[in-house]
Amino acid sequence: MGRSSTPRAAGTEGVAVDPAVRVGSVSLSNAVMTASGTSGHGDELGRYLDLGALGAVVVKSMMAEPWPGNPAPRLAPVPAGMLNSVGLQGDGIGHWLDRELPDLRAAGATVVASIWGRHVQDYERAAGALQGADPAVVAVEVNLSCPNLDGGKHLFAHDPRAAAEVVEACGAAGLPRWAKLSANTDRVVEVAASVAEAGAEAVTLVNTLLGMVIDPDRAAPVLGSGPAGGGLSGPAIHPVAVRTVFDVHAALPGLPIVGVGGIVDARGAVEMIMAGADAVQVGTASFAEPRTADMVRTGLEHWCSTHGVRAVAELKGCAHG
Ligand code: RRO
Repeated sequence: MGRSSTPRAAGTEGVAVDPAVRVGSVSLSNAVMTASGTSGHGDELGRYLDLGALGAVVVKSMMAEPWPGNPAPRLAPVPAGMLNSVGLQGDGIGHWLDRELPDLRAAGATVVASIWGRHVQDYERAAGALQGADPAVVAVEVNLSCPNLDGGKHLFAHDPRAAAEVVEACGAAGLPRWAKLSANTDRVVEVAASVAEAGAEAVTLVNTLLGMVIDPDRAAPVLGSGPAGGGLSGPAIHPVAVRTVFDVHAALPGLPIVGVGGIVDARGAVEMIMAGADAVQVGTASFAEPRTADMVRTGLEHWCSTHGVRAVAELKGCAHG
């Protein structure tokens, strides 16, 4: 089957499948990663699955310095998903390099380091701290879209110029840069083009959507962040994420995309890749079933095998006709 052609109906005879994909200059053994923020900073998921079998482990966003995060409660279940206001808690990149990255390396993981900041200079320091990191770190995901910073009012990912400035500063890492964007703006295509121009090799689409849960009995927001609300994730946002990937791929077909948002099974991953993603990340579903990312990995290969697709990469953009 040629690139972007239509898979055949499922059959019982499977074909051999090449699971390997590329995201810009980064080669991954397969298309399925963890999503930032859903598997900690280290090898926390390693007791449930073989981290080395995943395409990559994307760690929770880190700043150069420690950051305390938001008051509890930080998580609230909602129908078809979850709201969080973790607030970027972390011990800083120095601690990560010394104490957590070695465990990931020992587990055989391919690692993507996610970084954040309040100002361009914060990102530059974080990126600089990653320079010369262990070769297990293959890329830096520049988180421009956390909804839990300033109540989501000043997301870099909502402003093409500010987003580009940050991505440029993150060149200090000397690693391929992936820019994590938000679907909370109608300018996502413009922002994607702008970060690509500034040096991002890929965009990760999408972060959580701005949301709020109110407890009617207390007449108050449920999460400890109060009026700042939180970020909605899980199956509730999957169609939004697929649409965003589809739109960005249609407008910028040469730009590599990592698709994330509400993937719970292989079909969700196939959808995302057919929309235009080169690879996917699995996040919220891991809270209920920590092996989900690995189940999606094996399920994706099985889906391709039974649909006559000889390489996962051939599925990219199939839905564009
Ligand atoms: O830590 C968080 O509160 C958080 C982050 Br960094 C993010 O990118 N997305 C999200 O929903 N929560």
